[in-house]
Amino acid sequence: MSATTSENPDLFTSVYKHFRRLSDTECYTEAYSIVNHPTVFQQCPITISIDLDPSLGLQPISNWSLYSCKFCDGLYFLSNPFTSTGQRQWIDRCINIYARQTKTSVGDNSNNENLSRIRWATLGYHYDWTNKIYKQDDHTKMPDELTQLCKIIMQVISSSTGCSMMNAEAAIVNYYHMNSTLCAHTDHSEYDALTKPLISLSFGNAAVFLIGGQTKTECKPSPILLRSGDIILMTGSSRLCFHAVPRILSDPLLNDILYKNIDDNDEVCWSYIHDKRINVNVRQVYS
Ligand SMILES: O=C(O)CCC(=O)C(=O)O
Repeated sequence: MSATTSENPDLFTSVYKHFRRLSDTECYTEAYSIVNHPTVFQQCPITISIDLDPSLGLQPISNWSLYSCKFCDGLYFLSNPFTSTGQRQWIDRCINIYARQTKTSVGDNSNNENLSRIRWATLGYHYDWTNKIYKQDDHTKMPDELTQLCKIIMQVISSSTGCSMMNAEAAIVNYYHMNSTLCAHTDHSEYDALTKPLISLSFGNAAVFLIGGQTKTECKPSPILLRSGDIILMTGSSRLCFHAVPRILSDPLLNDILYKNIDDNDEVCWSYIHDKRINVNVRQVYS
């Protein structure tokens, strides 16, 4: 990492702090979205067709839109892959299965009180946060449906862009409260598999996602607006770039998109997600 000096300032942190200070409305205006900032995205045609298992909650692939991001080489944005019902199913899995059966930030994750405090859960190869490594012997089976979802996403992206495929071997599920943040970092612990793409799924409220360069000083990071159901793919050189989440934004569309006309079974999910965001971050660890 290049040192920060007055001649070589930390551009990442100044943009991070800028977004910390903005109102939600200003964040919605400034962060890049296909609607407000169409020129920073370039659409990539999707040509592949795949039979989809209904339990994955996906729209037909002909409804998906894939964009490369002109401000960051190798970064792709996939819009509209999930149905509303599918998003509810993934939120339900994150809350009722992934948060309860795996390693999490709260010790006993079986009760609802701890569930409201949970910040992360790990799946597959469990990430060791202290030593910032994965261990071969600290592993539980990746959930089948998540493995299958990632395989389909990779088939679509790889056929459109030529990027390499990845095997879903580890996931971090991030549970954000409205005031949560994720500081600038790079994901470099997958030492054997740094050339493999990383898949990042967003559910619930919106977020500003900042993506910069491989140092904090070389360029200003760009802000992307992530909403429920959006997918980000970090491939190639973008895989090593600094990124962060300075803001979670209350999404006025969330109730309409996800929870209008729901049955009572979905009440539990709504009471959790209405003031949260969930991110599922999937990586290959070993090559
Ligand atoms: O929440 C997000 O969108 C990003 C999460 C992330 O960068 C990570 O888990 O490393």
